[in-house]
Amino acid sequence: MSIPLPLRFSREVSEARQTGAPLVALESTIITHGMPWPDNLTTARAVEDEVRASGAVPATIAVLDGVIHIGLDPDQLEKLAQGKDAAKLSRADIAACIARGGTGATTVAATMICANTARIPVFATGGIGGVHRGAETSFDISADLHELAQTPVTVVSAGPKAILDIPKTLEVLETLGVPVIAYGQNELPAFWSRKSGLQAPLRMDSPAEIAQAHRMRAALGLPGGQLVGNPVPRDAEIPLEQIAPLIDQALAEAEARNIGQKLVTPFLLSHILGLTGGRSLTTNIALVRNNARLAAKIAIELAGSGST
Ligand code: PSU
Ligand code: MN
Repeated sequence: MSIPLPLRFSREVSEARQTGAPLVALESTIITHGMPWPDNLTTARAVEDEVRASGAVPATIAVLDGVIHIGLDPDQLEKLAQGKDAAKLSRADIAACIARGGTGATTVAATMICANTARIPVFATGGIGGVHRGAETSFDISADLHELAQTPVTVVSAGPKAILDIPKTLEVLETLGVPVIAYGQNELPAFWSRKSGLQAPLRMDSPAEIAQAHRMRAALGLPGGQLVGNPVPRDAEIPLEQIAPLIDQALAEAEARNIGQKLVTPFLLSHILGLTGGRSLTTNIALVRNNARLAAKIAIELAGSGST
């Protein structure tokens, strides 16, 4: 027997659903575990504004007191950004959190699940989780990858986070049948850097092309989504040669401190923020905003008549 899902839409999202306006899902782990206060709040607001300015409606997703919220009002967003107790929810623990009335931020995987439930086909984030370096011994592979294989949402990112093992991440995505699309260039971007040194399996140059490929997967009956790698704007990029040694330093520190499981990615991001003197955060903010703009354009295409 199934029970009703506790689901609430913000007023802005409800209106968009009624009129058929294009919606863009946004995640909340980047707010609670990816950026420090108060930049997390100003960024979350700026990202929502980018979506609006591009002609779509933002739906920031989180679990608050046991209810999935699709779209947060300003007070809810501020409370989440300020609080320290929100869990980091993925596929494995989102149902348990809702069942016990808990509060949690959604990762890429959990946001895809909620977006799909709300029939929102496009989602903007910073960087997806993937295969961690040393995964051959730690087995640390983000649930984001398996989600992309089974949930039909197109995720706009700036590529896999450069803290990961990007070649292995690409291999797993290929095995799982996930289309990996570089936007406007041949090379897969690597989060803070426009280059990763690796060719992307697919390249697309317009939102319409990405939207049409999304529809074609549905037409084929394929279950998963698509991963778009949208390179960070040039003026905000940190070149790979510059960030690479700092990533190595942060990884060594994580190992020395025995950081594991869900704490790995938040630890590395905040440690790299310190090592770059804040520059990695400035870049992170620029790339999420850039992804929000592209996601809105894809959402507009997908909300159209269906013929591009
Ligand atoms: N993008 C960012 N910052 C983040 C994340 C994405 O710019 O903090 C989050 C996403 O929620 C993603 C998560 O799902 O990092 C990956 O965590 P893990 O490696 O533990 O699966
Ligand atoms: Mn992990």
